[in-house]
Amino acid sequence: MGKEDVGREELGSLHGIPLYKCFVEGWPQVEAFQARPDDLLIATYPKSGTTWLSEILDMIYHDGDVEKCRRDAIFNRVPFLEMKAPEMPSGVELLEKTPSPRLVKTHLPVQLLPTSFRDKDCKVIYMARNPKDVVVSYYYFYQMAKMHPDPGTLGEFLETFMAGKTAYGSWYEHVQGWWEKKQEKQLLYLFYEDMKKDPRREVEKILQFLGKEVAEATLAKILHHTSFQVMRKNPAANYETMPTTLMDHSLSPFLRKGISGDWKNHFTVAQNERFDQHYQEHMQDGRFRHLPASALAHSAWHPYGQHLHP
Ligand code: A3P
Ligand code: EST
Repeated sequence: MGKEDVGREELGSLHGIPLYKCFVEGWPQVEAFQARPDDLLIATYPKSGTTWLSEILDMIYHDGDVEKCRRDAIFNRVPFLEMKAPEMPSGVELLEKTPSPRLVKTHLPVQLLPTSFRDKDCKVIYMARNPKDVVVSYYYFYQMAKMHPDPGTLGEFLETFMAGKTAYGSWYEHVQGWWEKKQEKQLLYLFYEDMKKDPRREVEKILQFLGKEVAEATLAKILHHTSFQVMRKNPAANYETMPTTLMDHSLSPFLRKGISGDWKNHFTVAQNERFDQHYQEHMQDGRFRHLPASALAHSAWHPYGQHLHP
């Protein structure tokens, strides 16, 4: 084990979901978390645009005031519910100190969401992303966030991902589980690719969902401040203030490329075929039958939509 590997450890398990051991230890506090009715939950599978969506929402909540949105790092402005690490305040501790209305980040699969969010009928915004780009982004994240198990080669990591053995488990079950939640409650389901393609339209969707209106100049400021180029240079948004013992941005920056389709620069033809095959099998699986093709067809990563939106 090289020096750079210090701190890497295998994942633990939470109700069958692979998760950081620290997070598993902190679970009792998360399970007992008291949501407030005006909490807004930002839910994603990791590497799906969580930080982007968080910055957009913090800007909306502060009416486009850039200075207010520089008040602290994104991981403190939008606390990460299930986060727990040595010598850092836990997500629950941060949230208890945060005045309402709070923005709450989680990567939990829907079945593990603390019941309080349901009891208080909190609004939720979910963002999904092409799993091929998720897995590439996650591969770099495993390298730079050094508490992760060694990801191995990309080929090996693809197998880990397809088997649902990356942190937070199966992407396929995650996107589907949250999709089904739309039937029950106020949930806005967004796609990273749509946000890339037409951020104005997507931010307008968010505003409508929140029942908020902003002036045109404010909307323009929000869009500018949350663009990839501006966010990657913003120390309050790009995670560079995380201790380097935890995240090594010289291996890969947290805001790495910020595009759709980077998988094309990484997958071999054979890996792509294998991934498509696995994807099709899982989306045709009985568990996924509730996910209407139309729901995903507009998105560039649905197997049936891919050719419609190159
Ligand atoms: P890449 O690694 O593909 O660049 P999360 O915040 O859920 O961890 O997701 C991180 C991914 O979102 C990274 O993807 C990151 O670059 C991308 N991202 C963050 N901010 C973005 C922005 N403003 N525009 C586009 N992509 C963004
Ligand atoms: C995991 C997902 C995510 O979206 C953000 C972060 C930031 C904090 C990270 C954590 C994570 C992964 C596990 C850690 C943690 C800091 C310490 C811990 O070991 C790297």
